[in-house]
Amino acid sequence: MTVAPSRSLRSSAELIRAEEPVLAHNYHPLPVVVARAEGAWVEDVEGRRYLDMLAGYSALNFGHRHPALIEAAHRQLDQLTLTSRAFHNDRLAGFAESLAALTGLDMVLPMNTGAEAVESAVKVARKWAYDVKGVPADRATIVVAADNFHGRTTTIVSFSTDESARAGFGPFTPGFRVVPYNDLAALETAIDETTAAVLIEPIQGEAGVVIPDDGYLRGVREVTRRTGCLFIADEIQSGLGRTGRTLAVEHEDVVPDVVLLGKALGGGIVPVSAVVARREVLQVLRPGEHGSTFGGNPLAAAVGSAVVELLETGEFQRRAEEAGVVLRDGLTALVGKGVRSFRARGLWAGVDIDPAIGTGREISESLMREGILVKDTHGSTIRLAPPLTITNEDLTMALGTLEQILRKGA
Ligand code: IF1
Repeated sequence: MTVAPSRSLRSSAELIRAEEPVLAHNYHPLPVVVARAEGAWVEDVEGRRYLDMLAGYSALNFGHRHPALIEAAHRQLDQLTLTSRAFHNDRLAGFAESLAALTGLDMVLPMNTGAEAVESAVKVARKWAYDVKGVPADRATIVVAADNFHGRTTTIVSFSTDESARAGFGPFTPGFRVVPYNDLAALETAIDETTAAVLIEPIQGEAGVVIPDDGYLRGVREVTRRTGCLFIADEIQSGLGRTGRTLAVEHEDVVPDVVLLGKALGGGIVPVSAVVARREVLQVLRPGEHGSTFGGNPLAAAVGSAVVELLETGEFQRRAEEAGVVLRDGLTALVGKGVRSFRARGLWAGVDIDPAIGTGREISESLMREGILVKDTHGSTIRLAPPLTITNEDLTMALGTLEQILRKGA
């Protein structure tokens, strides 16, 4: 017997009003209140349906409530949810083994959010610099790219170049050098004997799905290897099938020293992130030097293992590649008809709309009124990142709706 979904007692409008006095205003959400979801579709409180072309910023690569992931979560909920790492649990070894194998690396540090994985990687890279590379204490530097997005903690915004992410949150953490993205000469110049690591997104998500020139990632790999510092790839948004590969770095056949994962690793169900690295890097951590209450908990490990199992088939990576052709062809047809330019890889695109038609926010609101949910990034750029389970007909319908809106004006 299926239990009737519990219906909200308040309307969408009432719920939006109710948030105002009691919820911090750190977002400006579209005026839609989601109550149920399945696959690529969500439903608001009143039962209106929307095609989700954001997928939780790539946390919902497998769609809303993928049956295999929900089943893994239900099974674990009925058995064990948390022990802390003060004790072992029967799920973590399997998760770490399968995740290391999936990425081609040796060791896993399980955390919860993407920012925690990034923060953990900063700490581990610094400790590796002192213990292995011989950098003098407290002198380690990490090279990052301009227009990066790696999370919202004070250390991470310390190396952000986005004033809206930094203003008012100082003082900032020292030890970071910012170079232009996609510029190998600038990168090499910034590296010296104090450099612990280079931390970059293989494709810059929040910057608007910025794809570097072919050869850039190979160049980062070559420069970091030659100069004896770590290549840390933040695949929290670009990884786990989104670009048509397990990891975006695979498009250039590059294996970093450290890979950061999050978002879709939790299947859109629980926060799961991880630092996956060569043994030489992660073995610098000794008991008591790092940790977190929920990192590696049995529920996260059970869901994470089910996610890895989905990715081991290669089915989602192939699907992103195939559907990506539909996406790219559809966007190409819109260039000059309201789309100024776009960048796309797999089922991920940053689309620059002609500002004369409207801002990214205005386009997002027009699409919402037509039953399509997207999110603007900056200015008039919108990001398209549907669940990898989206059908070709739904994807084609979404592109057709965008075409109509561009033709009519936002
Ligand atoms: C929000 C976008 C923003 C990330 C990469 C680490 C993290 C993220 C490459 C931190 C998180 C999220 C944060 C979320 C919206 C989304 C995002 F880039 F995806 F669009 F904000 F810029 N590395 N990105 O993309 O992971 O701690 O959030 O789990 O802040 O609203 P997190």
